[in-house]
Amino acid sequence: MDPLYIIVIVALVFVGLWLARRAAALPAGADTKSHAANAKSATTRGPAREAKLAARADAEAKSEPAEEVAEAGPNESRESSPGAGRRTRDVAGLRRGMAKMRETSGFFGRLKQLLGATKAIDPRLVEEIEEVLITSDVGAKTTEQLLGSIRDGLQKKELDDHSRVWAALRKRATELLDVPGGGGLTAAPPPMVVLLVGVNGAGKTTTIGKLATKLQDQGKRVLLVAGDTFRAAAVQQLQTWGSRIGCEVFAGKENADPASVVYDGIQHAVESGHDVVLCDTAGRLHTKSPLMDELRKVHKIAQKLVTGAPHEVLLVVDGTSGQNALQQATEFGSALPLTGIVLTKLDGTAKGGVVLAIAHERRVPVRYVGVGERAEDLREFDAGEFVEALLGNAQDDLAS
Ligand SMILES: Nc1nc2c(ncn2[C@@H]2O[C@H](COP(=O)(O)OP(=O)(O)OP(=O)(O)O)[C@@H](O)[C@H]2O)c(=O)[nH]1
Ligand SMILES: [Mg+2]
Repeated sequence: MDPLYIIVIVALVFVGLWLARRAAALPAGADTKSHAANAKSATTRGPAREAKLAARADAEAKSEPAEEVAEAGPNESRESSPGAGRRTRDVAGLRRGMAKMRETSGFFGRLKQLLGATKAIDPRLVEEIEEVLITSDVGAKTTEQLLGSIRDGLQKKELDDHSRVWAALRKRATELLDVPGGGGLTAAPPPMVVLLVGVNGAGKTTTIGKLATKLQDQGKRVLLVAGDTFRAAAVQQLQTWGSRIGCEVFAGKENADPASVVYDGIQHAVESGHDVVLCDTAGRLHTKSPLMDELRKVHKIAQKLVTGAPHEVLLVVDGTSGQNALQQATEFGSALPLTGIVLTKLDGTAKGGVVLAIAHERRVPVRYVGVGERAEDLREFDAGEFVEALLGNAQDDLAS
């Protein structure tokens, strides 16, 4: 064969091989390039995105309380709510507040002795429980309600051990206390107007100070209105709370008409953008009709400036006043549309059964309980938590 012919063939083979390799290599190279580009964009986008996400999470975390407040409204913490947030259960804290009831001579202490494992479970035991309940301010009607299911259970031979008797008592107590609308304030568009009423010394002004503390902690702008113009010292007491907790107080002139002070106070709140207006009112004996007339007038005028106001009318009742508290709930309830009860001074009583009596016999929801004089000693009421603090739960060794 002609050598030139062979050289041409070899050259053609090489050229063909080169072209084939190039054709195979090009896509591979292009791919690598695009991976590199992607890798670059991934590395630049990755941290940027992470940083962005982190910033967003941070912003969300920061804005969370505000969102909770907006959703929950002023009361929410229904501390489930108005924690204006979220309410955290604190049975141990409530128990500490109600420590007197847990002493040997207190409501719980006496029940615990009776329901000790050594006592026989028979009708005699029910009679003894009845005595504890009656003498702990539960009242005859409510005591009957509490014991009904225990008597039934005994008859049907279902309550054969002490823990079952406790459980039956707890269950019925929770049912009686669980009046719809209990717990913290119900959300309302600002300004939300709240009237606090009650006999003298019940704890209205102190409750206002505590409630304002709670609401301010939830980010609310609160105005305290000194609607108790009956005593000069009442205005001062509210102002002391105001300066202690950093809350604005609206006070009228000395001896001003309480209704006009409340009107002017609400107007001030509307103009200056407060979220919640807490109106203090005068005490005095609930049987005195001038007080009721005055409160009706205050209530009427509180309706004038803001739609739906007053959004809450809370009756403040001294928890140590026993069956008197029931009487107060009746008197005030017939003069004003009460939206709830605040039961104060539960730290000062070994009885405490009046909570059950009011909830059951008056069907007014308990909104808060006071367990001390400090700003933080106001607790949003929750039937389950209250019963657990008072009567324990299934895990407690109640018989020991
Ligand atoms: N231990 C205890 N004391 C309380 C509680 N709530 C209020 N007090 C005290 O009860 C007393 C009367 O409370 P006030 O808030 O002045 O009662 P008020 O209803 O405004 O009384 P008037 O203005 O006279 O009608 C004060 O010494 C308070 O510190 C509570 O939950 N526990
Ligand atoms: Mg007062």
